[in-house]
Amino acid sequence: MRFKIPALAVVAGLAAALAPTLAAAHEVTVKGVTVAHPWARATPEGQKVGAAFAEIKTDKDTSDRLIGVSSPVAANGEVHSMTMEGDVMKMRRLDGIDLKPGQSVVLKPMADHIMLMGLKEPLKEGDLVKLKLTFEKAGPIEVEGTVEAPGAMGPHGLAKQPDDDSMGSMHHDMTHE
Ligand SMILES: [Cu+2]
Repeated sequence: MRFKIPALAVVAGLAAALAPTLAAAHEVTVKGVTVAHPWARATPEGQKVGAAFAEIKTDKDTSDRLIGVSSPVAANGEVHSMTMEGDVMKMRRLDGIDLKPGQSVVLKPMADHIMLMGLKEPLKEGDLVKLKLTFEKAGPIEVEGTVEAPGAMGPHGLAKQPDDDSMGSMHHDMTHE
């Protein structure tokens, strides 16, 4: 009984990973900048803000800067940092995120993330949400993220963002303390 829900989550994750059209839509590269595995958390009726996540990678000859985020489902998008001050979680708006060559920056729960402000409708689990990440050099990159359960920690039923163990993201988190 205890293993029923995790097992289902794994099956859902495999099904998503095996769907080729989904996989293609979930990783977009423009001018050496890749946005991979975008997703958002479902929101309850009436909640006006939602959180979205993705991995941003640069190839070894590309540096860039994330300067904006938007979505048709929200009035505006912001990039936030999240830090612990004592036992209080603090979110702060970031002007942008610098991307060094060959870096992986993972936007994920409890760390830097995308905040969708002024949601026009609730984000429903199982839906797709359009996200536009705008970069200084690469310009806009549009992706479709999956909407996962409200407390999800990763896309497609995974317990974390894929590739979330890179030195790049650790370094990045530390620079925003
Ligand atoms: Cu936030």
